[in-house]
Amino acid sequence: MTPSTVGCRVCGATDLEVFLDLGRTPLADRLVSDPGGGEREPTYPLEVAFCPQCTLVQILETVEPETLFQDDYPYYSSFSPALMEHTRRNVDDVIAERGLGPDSFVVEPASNDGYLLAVYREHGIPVLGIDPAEGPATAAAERGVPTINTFFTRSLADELVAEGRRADVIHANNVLAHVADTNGFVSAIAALLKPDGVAVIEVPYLRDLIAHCEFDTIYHEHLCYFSVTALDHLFSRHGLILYDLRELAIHGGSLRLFVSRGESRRPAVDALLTEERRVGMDRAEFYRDFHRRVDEVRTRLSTMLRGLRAEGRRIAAYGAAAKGSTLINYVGIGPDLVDFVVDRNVHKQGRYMPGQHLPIHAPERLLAEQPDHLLLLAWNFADEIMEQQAEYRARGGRFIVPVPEPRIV
Ligand code: DWN
Ligand code: ZN
Repeated sequence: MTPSTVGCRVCGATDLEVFLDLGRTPLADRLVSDPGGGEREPTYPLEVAFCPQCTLVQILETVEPETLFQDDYPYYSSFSPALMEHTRRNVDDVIAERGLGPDSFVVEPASNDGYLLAVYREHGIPVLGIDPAEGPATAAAERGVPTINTFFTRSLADELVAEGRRADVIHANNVLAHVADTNGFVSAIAALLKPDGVAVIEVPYLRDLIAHCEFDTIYHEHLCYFSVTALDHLFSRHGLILYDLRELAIHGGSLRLFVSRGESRRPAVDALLTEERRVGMDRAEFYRDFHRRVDEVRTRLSTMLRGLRAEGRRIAAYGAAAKGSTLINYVGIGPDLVDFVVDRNVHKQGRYMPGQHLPIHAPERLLAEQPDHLLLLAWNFADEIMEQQAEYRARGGRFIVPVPEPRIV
């Protein structure tokens, strides 16, 4: 492990220990439009560190949020039916548990294309979305979800409070890890919640990332990788209580956190805190062999793909996911190994993967070309995608799942 020279994003400690270096990579969601056209494609260092003071795992580089999210952000939540189903169940539960109705107010920072708040609207519950990405924010407004096209900050929260618009519920799914000012974001949640309000927050769980070698979920949009220990510390700094949580399968293993000012702690939180101490997630040693495991996946996947190619097999990939960018760039999967990528998201089709410039097409291309193998870059939706691609499989097509260890299914 190497000591870092920057301070912890949450506690400011300067003795961070770097345990993984993925080298310089391009931005994972910065798709290329014209690879031959001299488009500038900057790369940034991607080093992951552990904070021995507050236990937060984090990357060292902070790319300006405007560069990452504001302009031309291609991720639209609504393209994944399984995510929509997951969201609908979550919203239905929250409405029932909190007894929400037409006098309630639900706010969602990083509301993307309005996929979650639209479910509240169906129930006649007033909502407000906040998202800096123009394309998804416009799509949200078009489906009737009022959305402010900006970043969620403490000053925005203060403005809403001054207008008398405090929230009964704040949803924050897959955004806490993305914000450069982690403390500012949590303090904004604390300010905006009504005294008896609740924040329902989903984050990918660090334990699953490490256990299943999900190193490809590390990229510049994800600044933090959370354990319950680190989260508990973060919320308590801002007068909030992490009072309950649920483990979820989504995105390779996530946590749904329930945070408020006054609720009393449920056993699930202490159970995971104890478990994390038991396995050592609060200590640097826990992370020390991760780099070796990542490099083992890299070597095995590269050997597998090269072997298949040497046998004359044609390989394509499924899912122009951000995580796919880390995978292909770290492993070195270029057009010599993979012919093309398919993705249902129309905003990604016709463009090229960052760094390696694999072309992205609509999924219909699969049956037209019937490649022998399909590298599953969106492995977090494996079941759903394999079900959709039953015909490709029936015709003999095989999937390659890259993590936790490369295998052909
Ligand atoms: O935090 C983040 C997560 C939640 O979403 C991000 N910063 C950005 C994004 O990460 P990702 O791009 O790795 O997410 P997904 O949702 O795993 O990407 C899956 C890709 O696969 C999307 O481009 C949609 C596509 N897809 C598809 O074409 N057909 C997905 C499914 C389920 C499908 O059936
Ligand atoms: Zn720290």
